[in-house]
Amino acid sequence: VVGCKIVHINTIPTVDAGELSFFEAIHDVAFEIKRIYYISKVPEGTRRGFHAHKKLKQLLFCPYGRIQLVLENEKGREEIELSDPSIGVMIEEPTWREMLWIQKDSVLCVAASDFYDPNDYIRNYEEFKKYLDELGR
Ligand code: T46
Repeated sequence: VVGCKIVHINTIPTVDAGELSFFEAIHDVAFEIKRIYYISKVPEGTRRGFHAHKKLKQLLFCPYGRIQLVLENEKGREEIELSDPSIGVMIEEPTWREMLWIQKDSVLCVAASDFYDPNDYIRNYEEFKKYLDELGR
């Protein structure tokens, strides 16, 4: 997906019912995980995101519900739906992202390579395109 990787998150069926998913720093995620955040209680139809990151790398996954991701960088623009707890998307390069809550109460979880830094965000689309140009992409 436009240079972002769809990754399989280790998932095992558990004895009585359900399944358990896990990933480990170093073994499963190439960057040092410094922050975990999650977005919940979002009404259906809500769109969030509309920004890119300069340096931050992130693994996005949806343990419950259905969320559409729109990802765009110099390789193009693509939509992917996160609806399976065993599937994640690894974003390691500057990529514009938009997220649409298709289903009420869907939860978006993110493991990030760094602490929160508002200066790492590009919140203007034209600025993002300019930033890609400056990187020679
Ligand atoms: C991203 C997508 C997938 C903090 O104070 N600490 C944090 O760690 C984060 C992530 C956010 N915030 C504050 C900043 C804003 O005042 O929480 C507020 C909402 O953040 P934002 O509008 O950026 O939320 P989203 O859903 O548009 O974007 C978030 C992440 O910010 C972003 O890094 O890649 O999820």
